[in-house]
Formats: sequence, structure tokens, C-alpha cells
Amino acid sequence: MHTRTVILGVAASDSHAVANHLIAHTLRARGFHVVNLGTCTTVDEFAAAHRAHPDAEAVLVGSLNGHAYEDLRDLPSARARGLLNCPVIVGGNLSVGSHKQSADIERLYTLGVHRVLGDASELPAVLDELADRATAGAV
Ligand code: B12
Repeated sequence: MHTRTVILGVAASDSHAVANHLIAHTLRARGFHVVNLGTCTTVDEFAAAHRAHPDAEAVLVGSLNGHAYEDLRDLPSARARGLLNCPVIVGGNLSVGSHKQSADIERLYTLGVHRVLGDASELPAVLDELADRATAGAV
């Protein structure tokens, strides 16, 4: 049977580990092969993992400390070098402060992030949807 692979990690400046472990556990329980890079993962490290696992359906980046945008600023240049050419999904607490604005999310999309999610429970359905679209040749 085809094993589905995802690459998971927490953004470069971020040491929050709990959700990362829970997500890895949940996806593994659903049969995914999870390549978990853990906390403080740079864009280059995500790219290296994707080179090593080119079959990965998506790269999942968590960020809790509010610095998702700064930590993912190298994503466009990685893409320009032909790296990380798969869906990148970002989730967590994505900007500094308790008052969140839509601009905080929009600027992540300007970096080339495919999906921004607030809650990890949305991941299985989003991964299924992306896999269906890839099968249909739409991603
Ligand atoms: C535990 C904790 C810590 C621990 C982390 C220990 C560890 N090894 O993990 C320690 C003490 C080290 C810590 C440090 C810091 N923390 Co802290 N921490 C927390 C705390 C209390 C809980 C986080 C947690 O584990 N939650 C449990 C998990 C399951 O929930 P979650 O992380 O929210 O994840 C959910 C969603 O966010 C989302 N999600 C998370 N990751 C992903 C990934 C993907 C791909 C997807 C789709 C979804 C997703 O789904 C999850 C389930 O719903 C929160 C406050 C809180 N109550 O949330 C602050 C909090 C995250 N920390 C905060 C801050 C500011 C810091 C520090 C900067 C403090 C400091 N001045 O030093 C440092 C940052 C260090 C760093 N370099 O990152 C802020 C962030 C504020 C912001 N974004 O504006 C928070 C919100 C506290 C606050 N209210 O101010 N922290």
C-alpha cells in the first residue's frame, strides 16, 4: 500500500514543542510517515528534508512565538532555487500579540505558503483535499 509522507517542523526561531509532538503522533496514528524535524527548523532544513523525501505530500510548519513571517522569509528564495516545490502549510499562533489581523495571515501567503490553519485538527482533511487535487493534476 502507498505510504503517505509529510515533513513536519517548528519554525526557525521557535522552541514550542508540544503541538509538534501531538501532530506527529496524530498523523502517524492515521498511517502517515511523518518526518519530524522538531523545533527551530530553518527553511533550508525543510528544503533538505524535502530533497531527501521528494514524495512528501506537504511540509507542515508550526509557529507559536509570533514570528512565522520572519522565520519563513527565505521561502521565496528557496522556491526560486527549485526547492520546496510542494504545498507548505503553516499553523499555530502566527503573529505577535493577542489581537490577530487578516494582514498577518495575508503576508504569509505572499511568501508562497499554500494554507494557513489555526488548528491542527484541520490537517487531515486539508491533506486529503491536497492529495485529491494532486491526483487530479490541479496542484
Ligand atoms: C508551554 C509554552 C512555552 C514553553 C514551551 C516548552 C516546550 N518545549 O514546548 C516555554 C516556556 C519554553 C515557552 C517559551 C516562550 N514562549 Co511560550 N507558551 C507556552 C504556552 C503556555 C503553551 C503552548 C503549548 O504547548 N500549547 C499546547 C499546544 C497543543 O497548543 P498550541 O501550541 O496552541 O497548538 C495548537 C494551535 O496553535 C495549532 N498548531 C500549533 N502548531 C501547529 C502546526 C501546524 C502545521 C498546524 C496546522 C497547526 C498548529 O494547533 C494546535 C492544536 O490546536 C503558550 C500559551 C498558551 N496557553 O497557548 C505560550 C506562548 C505560545 N508562548 C509565548 C511566548 C511569547 C514565548 C516566549 C517568546 C517567551 C519569552 N519571552 O521568552 C518564549 C519563546 C521561545 C522561542 N524561542 O520560541 C506566547 C506567544 C505570543 C504570540 N504569538 O504573540 C504564548 C501564546 C503565551 C502568551 N500568551 O503570551 N513557551
